Amino acid sequence: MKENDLLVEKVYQQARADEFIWQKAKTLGMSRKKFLQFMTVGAGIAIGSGLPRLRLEEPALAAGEVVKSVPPELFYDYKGIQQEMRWEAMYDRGYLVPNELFYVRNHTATPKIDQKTWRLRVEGSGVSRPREFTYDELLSLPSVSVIRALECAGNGRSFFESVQGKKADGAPWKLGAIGVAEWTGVPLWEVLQLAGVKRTAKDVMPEGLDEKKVRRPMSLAKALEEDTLLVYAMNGQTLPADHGFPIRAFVPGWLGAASIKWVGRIEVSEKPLFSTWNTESYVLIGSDYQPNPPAKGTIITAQNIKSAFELAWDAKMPAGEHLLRGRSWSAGSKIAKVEVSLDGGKTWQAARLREPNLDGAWVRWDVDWNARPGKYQLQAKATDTKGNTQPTSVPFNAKGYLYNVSSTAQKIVGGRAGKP
Ligand SMILES: Nc1nc2c(c(=O)[nH]1)N[C@H]1C(S)=C(S)[C@@H](COP(=O)(O)O)O[C@H]1N2
Ligand SMILES: [Mo]
Repeated sequence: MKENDLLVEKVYQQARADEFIWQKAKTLGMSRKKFLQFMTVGAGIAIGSGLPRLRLEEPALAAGEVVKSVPPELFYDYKGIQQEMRWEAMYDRGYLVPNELFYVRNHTATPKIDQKTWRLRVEGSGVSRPREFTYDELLSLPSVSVIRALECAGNGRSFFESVQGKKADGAPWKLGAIGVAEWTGVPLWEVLQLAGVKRTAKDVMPEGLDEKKVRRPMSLAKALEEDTLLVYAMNGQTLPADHGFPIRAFVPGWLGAASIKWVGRIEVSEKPLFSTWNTESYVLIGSDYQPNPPAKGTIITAQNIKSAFELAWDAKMPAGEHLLRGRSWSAGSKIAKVEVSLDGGKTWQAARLREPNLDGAWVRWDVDWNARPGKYQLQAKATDTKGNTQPTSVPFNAKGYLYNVSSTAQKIVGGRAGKP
């Protein structure tokens, strides 16, 4: 089967699905312009609704630590509450990560929340009309859908030890603490506007209803971005319990920890806000980083550029012809090129990029490989349209964040003819 042959049903279906995604990605809400006028001239605007609505079903309530089924062929399990997507399970799939395969990162168990009694409270010195929203009220507001990546700041952490010889605290993620989904929700700015956000407001902090009330602030500017959302649907389905039902924040381009799940309260403040999730964790602590009091290190906001092969770690495959596939991503820009090395970094070749290549999501790529028996170290190195590229080393930080060395994607492939 030829990769580009549109007469082949499977290829055609994939191309059509990708085209659909591409169109959808361009339909971001336009009314934000009006809101920005409001922020400068102080005039209120009426909110209209009536966009097509999704039919939402009640998800199953939580029993254990995570609700969804996390079979070992799809996930690596860390202590039951952190579930890493296996990259080999993405081979042959489309652009989006299905909800069933999306990584989970909880600080404690997934909470059970009844959306009938659930409320979102918006309050603090930065709003003039503090108020509550019910689930139905929130869903009746104008909504948008965006296709974006969500990635844990600790994605790649295990390589600080296995590649650079220094062990960092936290779950030993390989590269599967990332996913791309279509997120549907109400722009956060709509909700802030209804609560009478003041022009003097500084920070906005969503807070979770989980046991530790996980919360982390963002600047008002980030909160007002048109694709910063209060999400209620993921890939067209009701937001699953493990991913934040009934409502999660989605803060594109920023570390996953900013996208607070199970949001019950949003504090808007005229003073800078802090929580342990931006003073002690999710900060870069190490001799190469500056403390930033009250934070113990450099506070992480944006994610960086990385690549992964759609292969198992230490994959074994028969010698012969292979189509090696992978994906690369960079927070807030498109990928311009991806180079692959099959010999541990001695020589590099350009990978073919496959549309769609969406800003803030990822691009799929592939290379042909006629593998002779032996052991190989595969590496991938992406460069984005702003010229960012993957480095050859990353200065160590105690909690192991933002590791994105090009050899991150290394695999040892032992190909013996005839033996799998
Ligand atoms: N309330 C709450 N929100 C949270 C977390 C949490 O433990 N509690 N984990 C955060 C972290 S560290 C990440 S990486 C993402 C993971 O989102 P996911 O589980 O939907 O993939 O959620 C973030 N939001
Ligand atoms: Mo995370």
